[in-house]
Amino acid sequence: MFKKILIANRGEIALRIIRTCKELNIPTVAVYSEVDKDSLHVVFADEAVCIGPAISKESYLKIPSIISAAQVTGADAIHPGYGFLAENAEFSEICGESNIKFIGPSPDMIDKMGDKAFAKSTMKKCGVPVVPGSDGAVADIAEAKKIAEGIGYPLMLKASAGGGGKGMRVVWKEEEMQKAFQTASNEALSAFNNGELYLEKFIENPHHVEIQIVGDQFGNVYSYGERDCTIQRRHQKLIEETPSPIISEETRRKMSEAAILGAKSVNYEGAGTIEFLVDNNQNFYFIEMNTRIQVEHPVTEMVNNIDLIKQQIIVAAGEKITQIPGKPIGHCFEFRINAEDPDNNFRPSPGRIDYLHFPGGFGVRVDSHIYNQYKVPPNYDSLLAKLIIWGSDREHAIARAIRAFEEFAIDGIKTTIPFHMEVLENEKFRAADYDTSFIDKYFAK
Ligand code: MV4
Repeated sequence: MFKKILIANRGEIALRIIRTCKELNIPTVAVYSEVDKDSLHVVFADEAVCIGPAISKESYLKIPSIISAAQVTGADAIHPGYGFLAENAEFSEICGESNIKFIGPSPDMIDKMGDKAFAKSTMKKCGVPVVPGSDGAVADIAEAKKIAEGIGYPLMLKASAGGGGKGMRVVWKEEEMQKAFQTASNEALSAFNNGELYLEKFIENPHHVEIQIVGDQFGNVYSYGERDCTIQRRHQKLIEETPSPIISEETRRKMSEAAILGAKSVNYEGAGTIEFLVDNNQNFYFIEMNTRIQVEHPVTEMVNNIDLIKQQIIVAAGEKITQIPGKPIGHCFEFRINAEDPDNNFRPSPGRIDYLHFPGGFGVRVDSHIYNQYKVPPNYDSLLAKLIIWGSDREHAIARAIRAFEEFAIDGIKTTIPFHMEVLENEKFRAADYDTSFIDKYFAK
């Protein structure tokens, strides 16, 4: 097992990783930027190293500073969390060359899955259902129009290097293709330095349902079931739940089998997520694979009674997966509490917290790095806390979530708490009658 783990991240996920390391008796090293010197990950880790100024490029994204911090403290492994360097193939490679175990996939796997067009054709080849579309990238507008004739409109242009919605366009008819292709390609070029696009049939009002898998060096791959992440705003997830309220037992089994098949065919090791779109006829289609631990991993942990960070560490150390999935129990939601004003277009709301109270009691978990008088810096993503609610069924979890939000108080800055309380009273949400347009439909302000 590792002697010491450096956590190349900040905020709630840094704390989350430190907690598991402590339970495994593995000493930890935090890294922090100047603006994060009073952060809890710095307090809770055994050691902490300042790696630069507030701006991410010069601290949390600065590979030489992080490698040096690992070397001077004698850390033999690095956990990247999510975001920052988690899916950076170069970082994974440099860790390897420096004799530091990267707790995540090989550089080659990151590259393969980071190219969405390539990942899709890889999955298609091994029998995982994918959205009908171009096989790989399309060369130009003429080719796009030709392929589109075969698939039929409406369809979607997506960036090969994309993910999260950038460089994505719906094309309703052929006349729109030229403009859509140019804007999507330019957007992709400036965002990812790669203007390559691929084509997909447009799935109307889908659910985003993803399968959590973990693989080890011995060829074992297990599925820990799905998360429904359909409640998003501008490709930012706000609420996730498991089990998905819209898939049948049969679809659930088929999706897990497809995810395991896909992961096994690429010899996947570590924690990963296979993302699918599900249409209103229970058809499911692979769209992307994420090679990191995800923000919403706790809902999977709660219903399976497992620790996914622990499995990541065990697998990275070359051991067998210890927590094999059984039958999940109950229902779990995650609500993302962001420093954003839901009454003003979710505008960021950094600043000092001048009163704080976290909810508690049975079935309530709060993953958060904030404390009373903490100053939320404007430099990073706005996630303050995740409220994770377990209930014996969906209705019970909703009742528990409402009572937890009644206990929850964050003063001094605006947060997404009022938004969540409104969603929990929404009849359509309570009836699980929602799709990707839910927030725009009911919460356009
Ligand atoms: C799609 C789609 C419809 N058809 N692909 C992919 C990335 C994710 N952030 C949004 N994505 C979508 N891909 C095809 N072929 C619709 C979406 C989509 C979406 C999907 C799930 C949940 C919310 C969404 C909001 C907007 C668009």
